[in-house]
Amino acid sequence: MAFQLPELGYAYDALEPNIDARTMEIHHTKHHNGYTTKLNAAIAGTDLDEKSIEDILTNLDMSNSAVRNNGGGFFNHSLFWTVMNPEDRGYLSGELKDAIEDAFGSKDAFIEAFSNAAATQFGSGWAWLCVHPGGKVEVCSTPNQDNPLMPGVSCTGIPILGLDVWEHAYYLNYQNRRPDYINAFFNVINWNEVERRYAEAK
Ligand code: MN3
Repeated sequence: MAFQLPELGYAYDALEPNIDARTMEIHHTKHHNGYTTKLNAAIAGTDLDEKSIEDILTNLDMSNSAVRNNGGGFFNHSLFWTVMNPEDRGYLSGELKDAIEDAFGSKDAFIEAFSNAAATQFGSGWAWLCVHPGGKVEVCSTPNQDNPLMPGVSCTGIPILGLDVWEHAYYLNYQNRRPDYINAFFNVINWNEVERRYAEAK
């Protein structure tokens, strides 16, 4: 069964001025759509065809570069759109706030750690907030379209917040100013969704 490109759930211009409409449209209709189409081509007729994306990535043969790159790209962007929202974003609270304060000391220290992971990921990749069994959280980054679900990746756990730091995610508006894009991301995080994912994952 083929994977479908998910809808954003908001308009392309809804995250302006933090993320511009043109970037969002190209990112969704070209990049994410491309990963989705290529993932479907890569799994068609194989034993991966009936599996969930989480199952595919968790049990991935990392030498299968078509599924690694496009399955990762499909999953990562599907998560990314949901952890941003123009409105009804909520705020860091509840059990997730407690877990973040346990791990980092404060919300500000978490923001610094996450921003640092995003800024120092060399070349293309993602920054993540992951949850371990029991609820402990961790920040890390991965190259390309890898993610913490994949075997042998440097960080483990279930990703509940991700930031795309590929240049295609910010270059039109921010050019080489990745740190400005990272700062802007914190203005649009959908904490309600991150908390929902935390409760589900822990
Ligand atoms: Mn991207």
